[in-house]
Amino acid sequence: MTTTLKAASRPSTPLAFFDDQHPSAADFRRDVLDGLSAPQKYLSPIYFYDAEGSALFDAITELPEYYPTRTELSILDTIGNELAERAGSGAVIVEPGSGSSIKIRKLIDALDTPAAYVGLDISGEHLQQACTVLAEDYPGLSIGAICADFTTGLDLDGYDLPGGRRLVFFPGSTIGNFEIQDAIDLLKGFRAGMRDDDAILIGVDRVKDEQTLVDAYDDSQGVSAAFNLNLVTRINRELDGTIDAGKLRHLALWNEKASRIEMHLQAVDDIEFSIAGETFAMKSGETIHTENSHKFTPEAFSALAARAGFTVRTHWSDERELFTLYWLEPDSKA
Ligand code: AVI
Repeated sequence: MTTTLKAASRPSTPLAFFDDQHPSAADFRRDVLDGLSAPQKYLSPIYFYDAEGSALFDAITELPEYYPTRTELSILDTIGNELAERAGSGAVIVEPGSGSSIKIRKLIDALDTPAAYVGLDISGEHLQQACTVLAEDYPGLSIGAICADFTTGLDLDGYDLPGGRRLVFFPGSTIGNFEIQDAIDLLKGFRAGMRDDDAILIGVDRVKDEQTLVDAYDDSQGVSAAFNLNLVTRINRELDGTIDAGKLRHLALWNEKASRIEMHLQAVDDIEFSIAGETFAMKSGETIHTENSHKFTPEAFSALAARAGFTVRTHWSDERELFTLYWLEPDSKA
């Protein structure tokens, strides 16, 4: 479905447009009860990001052990000219996820007079705030915001966007948090909203030695542990839960076969608790699987992109080959 923006829907903000597609909200209660009833208990990582969880994630990105953020930023610092050349002048940057990070500023600063920025996010309030700050800081850039669930696709038809090349920016190795088939479907959804000459700039974490990977998700200051355990605090607070967080420990492990770091919450004792009136039990040693973070060799990521209908035109890594940014172009739709 396409949306034509009417003058009446334009808010009195510096935004060119704010379109609320009213994406259906995730059902926290149902998802938690379902996940904890499964033989291998699991919780979706989307629920990490309440106010406390978002602050903890920001703290993670500053940790000495968590190399992805600063490595990706350092790569962005060195490839500005190449990005400008590839994107051309007057590009339209499309960012699934909000525009609050420093990374989007680096991209805007690198490109040759980009014409517009469009942010998409499921959280309307957060999106509007992030895009408004961006619009205030970049008065020459036309900035629009679409409150939508980008995992169901990128539909840009019907928006009055400038005609330059569209560059979808998906940094942070967020793609790694999806199951492989879901990652392919996500990229296919992006593809469906793109024209043949558009492109994706995507940040992807690489396979490396196990210790470096595990340390990035189990740091010496315990911030990653606090991030993982905050999910328990959230369940107790929002769903009338009685989980004793002291009886669960943070676990980060490298699953070599699946090429991913997994985060779990492991019971240190036999425990029982209730959530929203339902009772659950865990045996000592049993875990709740809370996150996957897939890591890719360039070959594996190129193969994944190909399955979604994209070709890797070029890619850039840091000297230590910790992290890679890929420039993907769609295979012809014909
Ligand atoms: C958001 N995402 C890419 C992070 C990652 O590295 O998978 C989330 C994270 N989980 C623990 N630390 C960071």
